[in-house]
Amino acid sequence: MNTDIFNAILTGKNTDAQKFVQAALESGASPHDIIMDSMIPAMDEAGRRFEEHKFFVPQLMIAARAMKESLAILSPLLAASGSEPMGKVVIGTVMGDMHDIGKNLVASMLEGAGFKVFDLGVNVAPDKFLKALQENEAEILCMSALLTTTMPAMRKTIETLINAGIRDSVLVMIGGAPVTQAYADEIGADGYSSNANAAVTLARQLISKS
Ligand code: B12
Repeated sequence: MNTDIFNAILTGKNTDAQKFVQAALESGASPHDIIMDSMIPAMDEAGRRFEEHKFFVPQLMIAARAMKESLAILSPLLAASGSEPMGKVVIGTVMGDMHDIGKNLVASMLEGAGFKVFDLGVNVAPDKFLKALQENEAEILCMSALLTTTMPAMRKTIETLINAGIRDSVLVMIGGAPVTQAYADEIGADGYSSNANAAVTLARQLISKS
């Protein structure tokens, strides 16, 4: 772990975080390792402190901003230079939910693995997912939820695909901290994974079977 990056993100020192990320890149660290070994652990620690009432929402927000802006340096470097896309993915955080760090990571990693990604952002209504899938003829839908109260929007979106008659032509992947394989089974999603690396493996598996 790079403790400079970890501490700068954890304490929301945005400019320092970006400076340390640049320095790590210049000294030869891979973007993937910087994200996995230092940046995600910093957000995990921020979450732990929040749960223990040592951090409050403003501290979470500045940590999240440092994470996002450092990720913005690394995401383009993850992007693959391949020609034919592996498949097309529509991704977004479900309705009512504004958390996007994990979703952005999954999007970047999928792009890095050669998928063409259409990122709809946060607070995405079921109809908007449907429209984007149809317009872009995407094979995969990725939905993210970080709140237990927004998880039902995943079920609602799947129902919207069923009602529109396109459920069988779309592979649905779900994720986010409160989401589980059991929940994926319950709502009839095609797959769940607990992190961005595993999301890429899952997307590859699903597309090769389809
Ligand atoms: C940062 C953060 C925020 C930031 C979000 C900034 C942003 N731009 O995203 C801010 C401060 C804005 C925020 C707001 C709120 N938050 Co908040 N937040 C967090 C925190 C600390 C970290 C989330 C995070 O970014 N993790 C890091 C990323 C990398 O991990 P991840 O999102 O889980 O993603 C990984 C995997 O899950 C997976 N994945 C994610 N999506 C997908 C999708 C697919 C398809 C797949 C396959 C995989 C996958 O891959 C990712 C990468 O490995 C969590 C605590 C936690 N431990 O999760 C609370 C947490 C999620 N928040 C919580 C709460 C309560 C709130 C608020 C209601 C607080 C408030 N009182 O205002 C609001 C809600 C706003 C809203 N409507 O959405 C609670 C939720 C509790 C619950 N049971 O629902 C948590 C769990 C904190 C807690 N312990 O109480 N939050």
